[in-house]
Amino acid sequence: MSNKEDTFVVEDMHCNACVNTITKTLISNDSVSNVEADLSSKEVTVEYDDENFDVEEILSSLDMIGFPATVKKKP
Ligand SMILES: [Cu+2]
Repeated sequence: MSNKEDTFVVEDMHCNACVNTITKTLISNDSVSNVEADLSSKEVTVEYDDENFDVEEILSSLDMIGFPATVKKKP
C-alpha cells in the first residue's frame, strides 16, 4: 500500500453541508485514508492508496455527487 496525497479545487463547495457530503462520499471509499476540505479556499485534500485509486476516480466520484472538481497544480 502506498499513500499519495492530491488536492482538488471544488468551486461548488459553498457551505458545511457541501463539505459533509464531499467528505463522507470520499472517505467511504476503502482506498481513502483521509479527507480534508477547506471551505474558504474550496480545496479538498485527499490521502489515498494509489495502487487502488487514482485522480480520475476521485474526479468522477465528485462529479457523480454534483461537485465537478479540478486538480490543483502542485507548486
Ligand atoms: Cu453547501
